[in-house]
Amino acid sequence: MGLSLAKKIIKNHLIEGEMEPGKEIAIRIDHTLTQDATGTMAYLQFEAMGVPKVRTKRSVSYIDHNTLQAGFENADDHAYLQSVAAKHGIFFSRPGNGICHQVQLERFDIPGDTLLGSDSHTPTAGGLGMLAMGAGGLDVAAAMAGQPFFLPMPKICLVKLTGKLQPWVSAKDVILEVLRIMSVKGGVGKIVEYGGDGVASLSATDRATITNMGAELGATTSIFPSDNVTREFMAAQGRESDWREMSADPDAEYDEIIEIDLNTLEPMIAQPHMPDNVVKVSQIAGTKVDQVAIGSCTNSSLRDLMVVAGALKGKSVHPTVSLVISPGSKQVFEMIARNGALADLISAGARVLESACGPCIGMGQAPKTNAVSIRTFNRNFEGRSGTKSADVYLAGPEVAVAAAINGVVTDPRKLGEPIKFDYPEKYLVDDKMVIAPSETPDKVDIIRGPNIKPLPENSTLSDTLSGKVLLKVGDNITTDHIMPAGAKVLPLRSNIPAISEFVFAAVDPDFPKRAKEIGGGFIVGGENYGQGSSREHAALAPMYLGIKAVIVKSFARIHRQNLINFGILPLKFVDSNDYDRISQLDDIEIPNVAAALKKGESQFDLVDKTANVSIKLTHDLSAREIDVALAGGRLNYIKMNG
Ligand code: MIC
Ligand code: SF4
Repeated sequence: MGLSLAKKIIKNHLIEGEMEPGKEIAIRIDHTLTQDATGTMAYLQFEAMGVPKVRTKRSVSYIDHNTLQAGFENADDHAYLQSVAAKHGIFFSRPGNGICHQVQLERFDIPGDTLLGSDSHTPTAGGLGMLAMGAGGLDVAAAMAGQPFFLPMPKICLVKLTGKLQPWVSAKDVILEVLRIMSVKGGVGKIVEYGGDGVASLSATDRATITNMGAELGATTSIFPSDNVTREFMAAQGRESDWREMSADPDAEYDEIIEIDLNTLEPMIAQPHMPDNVVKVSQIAGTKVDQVAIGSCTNSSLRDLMVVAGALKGKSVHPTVSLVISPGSKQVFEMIARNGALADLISAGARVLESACGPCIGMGQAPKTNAVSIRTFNRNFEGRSGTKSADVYLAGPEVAVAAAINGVVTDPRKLGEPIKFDYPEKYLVDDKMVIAPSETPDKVDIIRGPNIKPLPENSTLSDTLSGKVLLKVGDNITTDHIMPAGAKVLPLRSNIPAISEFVFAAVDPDFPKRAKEIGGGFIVGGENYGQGSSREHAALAPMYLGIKAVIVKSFARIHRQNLINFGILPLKFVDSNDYDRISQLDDIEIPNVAAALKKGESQFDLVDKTANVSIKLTHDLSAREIDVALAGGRLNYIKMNG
C-alpha cells in the first residue's frame, strides 16, 4: 500500500518513533515562525537555552498581532524581538509587512519541508504542500535550538474534492462545509489531507484559506499536494526554484475519507459562537448586520480583496454597516493600491486598516453592544471581538461584501455577474520589510523594556497533589476563555505576573484572586478543553497562579502540550460520568502521583474529601512527557538533560 502525502513528509523527517497512530514520534523541523504575541516568551525561552544561533534552515519572527500601540508595551516588545532576531540568526518581518501566515506563504514556504510556528494557524502553509504545525512558544524555541518536535502520530483523513466551485462560492465555503461535517473536535489527532480532481481548480491562496481554518477542526495540520498550481504561484512570487512536486501515492491508504462535491457547494456561514455552527447563507438571509470585517490570515489574499473591491466598485457601504478591511500583507496592500482597487474600497466607504491581525484578535474595531458582525476570519468565540454581547458570524469575502452592501445577510449569488479575477503572472516582490540577521551578532545588544519580565520558574512535581477545585467548566473551553486576548490584555504577553490577573476573566473574574488566596489548586473541565490558539500563556499564567493539574474529559492537542511544557499535569477521567461527582471548591487529593508516574502506572485515584468519593483518573503521557512533567516543565527538563 502506498503512502499519503503527510506520511511521506513525516517519514522524511522522522527522528524517533513508529508511524503508528497515537504513538509518540519525533520529527526534524526545517523552518520556524513566531509572531509578536507569542514570540517574546518564545525568545526569552530560547535565550535561556543558551544557543547562540538558530539551527533551522530558516526562522522568521513576525510583528503582526500587537500593532496597536496604545502604550509603550507593544513597541518595547517589537524592539526586543528585533534585537533578538538580529543576534540569533532570525529573519525579522517588520510591523506593516503583514500577517505571519500570509507573508510566510508568499515569501518563505517550501513544499515538502516542515514548519513549526508559535501560532495555531501555522498550517496555512499546508496550502503549498508543507507540513506545518502550531505549537507553544517553548516547543518552537526548542526547535530553533535544533531539538525535534514531539507529537502523537496522527491518523490521516482524506478530504476528496470533486468538481469545481460555482460563481460566488469560494474556498471559505469548502472549509466551513468540512467544519459542518467534522465539528471543532473532529480533527483532533488527525492530519486532514486534501486530494481528488477538484484540487486542481483551487488556487494556492484558496488552498491556504482551507488549511488555515483546518486549525478550527482541532486537526494537527492540513495539507494539499504541491502541483502545477503551486509551481505557478511560487513562480509568480519569484521562487520557482523552491518548488518541488509532492503528492500522495495513487494507492495511498487513509484512516478516514470524506467526499465533497464542489459543484453542489453553496455559500456557507458559521453562526455564533463556534466555527462549526455552520448553515447555508440562504437559511439566515435577511438578518440585520452592523459590522463587516474583511481580513485575517484566512481571507486577505490579493484574490479575496480584489473580489471585494470588484463587488464594491461604484457602490456604497450600507449606511448602518461599518466595513473594515485589513489586507493580509504589504504585498497585497501595495498591489491593490497600485491597481486602483484600494480607491474603489475607499470610495465605497470602507475603513482600511494596516496589514495586521487587527480586529481578528480584538485589537480594535470591537463591535457595538448586541451587534451582528460578519467576519472573514476563522474564530467567532464569544467575546473574542472585544464585545461580549456581539454575535459574530464567519463567512467568505463574497458573503461579507454582500452584507456590507445590503446591510443584511445576503446570498452573494444575488449580486449578479460574478467578479472576474485573473491571478497575476508576477506578484509585486519587495522584501525590504524583512530584515536579515546581523553579520556581527556579538555587537548586537538585546533591548529589554520595563514590561519584559523574567520567565517564572516552576518547581519539580510534588509527590502528592492536594488542594481545591478552583474552577469547574464545561465542554469546548477555548484558550480565549482561559487567557483572553484583545487590546487591553495582549500588551501584557511578556509580563506573566500582570497577565495572570486576566486568567478566565470572562468566565469567572474572581478566579485569579481565589487562586492566589487559596494558594493554587486544580481546574476541572469537559471535552476538548483548551481548543483554539497556541498561546502558552493559557498554561504559563495558570502555572504562575499555582495550578497543579487540569482534570478533564479530553484535551485539545496544543494546549495539552503547553500544560506539560509548564509542569501542569493534564489528567483525564477514566469514566467521564465522574465529571458530575466533583464540584467547584471541593478539597481533593491525588496521592503519590509522581511515584506512580515514575513506575509507569497509567491510572491514579483522586480522593474528593468534600464529596467523600474516590475517582479514577488516567493520563496519556509518553515516557518523555512524564520526565518533562516530573522536572516541572520542558525548560527545566532541557536544563537538566542538555
Ligand atoms: C489567535 O488567533 O488566537 C492567535 C492570537 O493568533 C493565537 C496566538 C496567540 O494567542 O498569540 C493562535 O491562534 O495561536
Ligand atoms: Fe492573526 Fe487572527 Fe490569524 Fe490569529 S487567526 S494569526 S489573530 S489573523
